[in-house]
Amino acid sequence: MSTIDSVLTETRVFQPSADFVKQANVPGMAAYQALCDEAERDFEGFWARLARETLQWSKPFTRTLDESNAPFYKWFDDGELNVSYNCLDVNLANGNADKVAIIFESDDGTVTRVTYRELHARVGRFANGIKALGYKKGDRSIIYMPMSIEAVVAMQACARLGITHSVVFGGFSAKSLQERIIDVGATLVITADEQVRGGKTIPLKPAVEEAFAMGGCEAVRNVVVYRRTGGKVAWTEGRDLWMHDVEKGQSDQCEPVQVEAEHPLFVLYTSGSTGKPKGVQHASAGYLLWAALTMKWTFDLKPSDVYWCTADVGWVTGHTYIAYGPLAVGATQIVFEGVPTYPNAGRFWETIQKHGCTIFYTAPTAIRSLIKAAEASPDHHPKKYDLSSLRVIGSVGEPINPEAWMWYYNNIGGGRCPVVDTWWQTETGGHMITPLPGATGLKPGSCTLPLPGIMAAIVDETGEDVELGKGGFLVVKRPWPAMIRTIWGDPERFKKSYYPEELGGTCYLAGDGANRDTDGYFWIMGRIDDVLNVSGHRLGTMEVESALVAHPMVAEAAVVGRPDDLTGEAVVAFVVLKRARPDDAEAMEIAKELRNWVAKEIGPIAKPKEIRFGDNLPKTRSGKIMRRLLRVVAKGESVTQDVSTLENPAILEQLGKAL
Ligand code: 7RM
Repeated sequence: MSTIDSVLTETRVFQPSADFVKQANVPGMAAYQALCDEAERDFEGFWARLARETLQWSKPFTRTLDESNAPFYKWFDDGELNVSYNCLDVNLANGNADKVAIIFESDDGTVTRVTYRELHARVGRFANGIKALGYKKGDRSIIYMPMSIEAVVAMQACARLGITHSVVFGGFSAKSLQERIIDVGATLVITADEQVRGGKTIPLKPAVEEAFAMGGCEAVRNVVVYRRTGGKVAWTEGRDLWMHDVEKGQSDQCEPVQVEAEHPLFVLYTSGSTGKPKGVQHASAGYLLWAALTMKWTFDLKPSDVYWCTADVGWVTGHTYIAYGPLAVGATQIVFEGVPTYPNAGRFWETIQKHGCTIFYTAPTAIRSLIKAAEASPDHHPKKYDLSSLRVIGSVGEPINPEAWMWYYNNIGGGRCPVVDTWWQTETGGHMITPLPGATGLKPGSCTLPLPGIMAAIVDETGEDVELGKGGFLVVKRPWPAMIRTIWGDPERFKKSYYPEELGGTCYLAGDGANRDTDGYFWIMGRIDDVLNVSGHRLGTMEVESALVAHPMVAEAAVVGRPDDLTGEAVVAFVVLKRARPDDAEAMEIAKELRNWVAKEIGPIAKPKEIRFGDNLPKTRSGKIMRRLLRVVAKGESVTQDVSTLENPAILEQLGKAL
């Protein structure tokens, strides 16, 4: 594991202001420490207390943690509740009925508001509608929708009936959609006619048709379509239904189906180091508990806040910090349909100003691109907008470089708002290592300290703790309520991926390399496996390789990541064609064809930024592709390592040249 000394010697520390501390949900380091101590002293008691205080149970639990079948941990497992009841009905009962739940900011700037009462009614009607179609607890649905109130309604309605949903990001291809429909065994698909982003419409229902045409989706009985644009779509009578027709005539009261705490709330597919994306399965109670708690702890959420998370509901951030967490704590949130650069690079800042946003949560890749845009077009520089409503700003998805952190802190936060750099994963369900805005001293580029009850550590390959300052594998030594329960349909892969024998079998391996400085602060160094992080999106190198070799022209492909100023990492593909290596002019054409092919196989986010063609690939005599060397040549650096074990060292020079 490489040690990056520069970050460990970061000396700038930004302490929360006295005023912030005074009003904070976790006011000061002593309050944070008290929670950590409570979890250390009485681990189960700590979680049981929080679960009783935070959630409404239809049947109280008596068992907190069941470790008898580790690593298949169970939390609160003899308890019962309903997630949608906890997000909606609870708010009707506690005085939030007329409070705005969602401020929907559409791509063109049109605003739609729904109160908790209205959202509850919409979810009730839609849930009754799909119930009338015969869907029930234990069924699985696929949700393939744009950012919208309707997407939240669809997710909440499934939760209300105990239907396990699997949201597929609208940017994924028909092929990816088909694979997920099959893997999760969906019988219901909820989609939209089209989505609108950056002034353009992008088809969604047609991708569903395409997925069906690929075969294997015969278990799907209905496709429910939210009419977003009114664009023309193919229609199969009897199978396809408009969302508004499904709701029509239904009562807005839908009895929530109480489920066991461990009932799977959702399955969300994410990339791993090998094979197809894995279906990360989350439970109901433990997940919701953590979604609610971290809203209050990490974001210091108060009833008067206007909260905005810019993620898409197709990612875990959009699940926990849009569809569930904010509603579970009765927040008012902005749901945004568009893109950060439309109609101009000031869109985020203008939207913050327009709605008086107080808590803003986005990704480093967006920050970096907006820094560039602000410099290029001073008219839309954040200083042209009134951002004084902000009080907490957050970052998620990838490491944030100290320069981007400082820019964010000064230009968006006005030097007054704590930056919460939240480290977590699809698998963790919610935040794990993050500052608490009213407690933790901030260091630019560090996600700082684990949340109370999260036993994060850094270990070597044998599972031994490493000394501070020595890098290693990021692990979590005790289970936590929002953790992944299994990989859908593949418990063996779950064990192998996250609880390897080498680490004793009960220590969660995150897949990230990390380091700790002398203050105990965590610094995430990036993935230790073959997973890339492009603009905060997880991508398996194997996934992209499989997509490339599926093209009839391609004999072999190797994919690596290369550091990129804007996207964090960029995909670089090395390709051997079945025919002779093309000349430059031809190579451009074929590269274009292959990039579009990858977009079709996986989605536009997986398109290689660069493709280089070779007569072959650098391999050891036993036939292993030396990706380590390819990473070097992808950066345009010359190989200084010993290449004597290579079958064909000369190939490195050929692959070293960009098109
Ligand atoms: C929430 C999310 C998870 C991977 C994770 C890391 C990287 C996420 C941070 C981060 C450094 C952060 N889920 N990552 N947050 N690295 N600092 N604050 O992103 O499943 O899609 O990705 O993302 O490598 O393992 S995810």
